[in-house]
Amino acid sequence: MKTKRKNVIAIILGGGQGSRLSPLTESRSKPAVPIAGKYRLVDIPISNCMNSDIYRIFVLTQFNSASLNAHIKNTYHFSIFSHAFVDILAAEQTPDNAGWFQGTADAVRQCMPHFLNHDFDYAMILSGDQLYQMDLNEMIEAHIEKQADISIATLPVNAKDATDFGILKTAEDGSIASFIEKPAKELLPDWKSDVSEEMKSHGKEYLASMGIYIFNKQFLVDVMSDNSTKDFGKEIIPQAVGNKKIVSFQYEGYWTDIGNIDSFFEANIGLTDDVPQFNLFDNENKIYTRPRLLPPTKFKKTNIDRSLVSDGCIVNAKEIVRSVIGNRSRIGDETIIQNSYVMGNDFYQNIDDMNEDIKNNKQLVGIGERCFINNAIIDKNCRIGNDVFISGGKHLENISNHLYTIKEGIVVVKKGSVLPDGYII
Ligand code: ADQ
Ligand code: ADP
Repeated sequence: MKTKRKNVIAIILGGGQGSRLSPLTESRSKPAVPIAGKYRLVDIPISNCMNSDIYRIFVLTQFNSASLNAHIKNTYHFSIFSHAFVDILAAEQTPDNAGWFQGTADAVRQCMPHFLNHDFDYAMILSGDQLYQMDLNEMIEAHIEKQADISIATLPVNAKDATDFGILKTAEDGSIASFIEKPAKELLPDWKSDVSEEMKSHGKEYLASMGIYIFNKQFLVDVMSDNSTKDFGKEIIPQAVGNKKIVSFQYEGYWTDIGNIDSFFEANIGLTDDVPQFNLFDNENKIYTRPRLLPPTKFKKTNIDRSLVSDGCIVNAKEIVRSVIGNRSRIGDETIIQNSYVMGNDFYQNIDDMNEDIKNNKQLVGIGERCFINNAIIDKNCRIGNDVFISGGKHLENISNHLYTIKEGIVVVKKGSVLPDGYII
């Protein structure tokens, strides 16, 4: 049973320069990157907050793209009788500050005046690029019960992953005794923890910070008054260990970082598994997004296997396998799509526009006829001609040009790219 809502604000770290998710972040801010066909990255932490009864939410971003603004404005509007809001705070130049956010803590510091306009006892700091469903309310309850200054959500990981995270060790009462940000491989043997037998059997013997923190208001105010610290993982947390009561809130459910192309791709394709680890089909924990009033998707002669197809698509493809197809996608006759994420389109072309484009030998918005697409992400509003062949895989080298980028064998066709008929990647 859920308890009464506590006095909490949520601060979602919406991303630094976003270079790890490039080219998806070339023309939009990271929170606005489309995920799972019909959502945006920012919908995941916002939904976790709303499902945990946290309704006062700030999204911190380096730049305020039009698509992020439109998405938040059109999705999260609440009754005038409630105190709920989702506000975007973009890095801004002020007389005191000429630049961008210098790191996660600096982002929070620069926005402190906005937070302090609100009454709150606890600040819940969340990362904007993680896929998980967690009852944050349980973490808040534990934070209050243990009278902590900071709580950190933690999760057991294996040695291979441990070097990418903040790793910690706890004392018997669950308080954090030591912390190291992204330890070198050689240091790992000293950082093993006592984890459950189940986690041990998976080799997950290191307790990693999930980058999800609860701060008491006064402690946050104090720590933010020191201008020299820029980052939570590198500075604030290690400096607080030993001086403040920092408590670990251990989580063992599904959680994955989606901050780079490889993990973002795997997380999306993973949604097509028989029983996906991230559950979109949950009565209780809904993932919220913008209701778009799109028509049902229409198919002609298409074989579909293990795929998610979003709303308002016109699909004449021959085959779609293990793929995620986004809103308003148009896919031509005889085309085969495998292991790919097609983000879809922002608009439909009407018949006159299409005829005009055909007359001018211009490719139509969407994916043409007789194409083969494998191991690819097709960003929005691309015009992919007929007989285009895209086959990603580890055999391909990392490259980037004005039409596409290849990272770790995944071909990412950039937003709005035009690939002529017969184009081969
Ligand atoms: P990282 O994920 O490497 O480690 P970081 O790059 O600082 O840390 O990103 C944390 C979150 O903040 C991400 O969502 C990122 O997009 C966002 N962010 C980064 N810079 C930002 C900025 N300038 N403005 C706004 N948002 C920004 C952190 C912790 C580790 C922990 C992992 C778990 O430091 O200890 O293990 O998260 O993923
Ligand atoms: P989504 O529906 O996936 O959330 P966006 O909100 O980013 O996508 O954009 C969708 C909106 O784009 C449509 O509702 C529409 O108003 C707008 N749009 C309409 N015509 C065009 C066009 N020619 N190019 C780009 N965007 C358009």
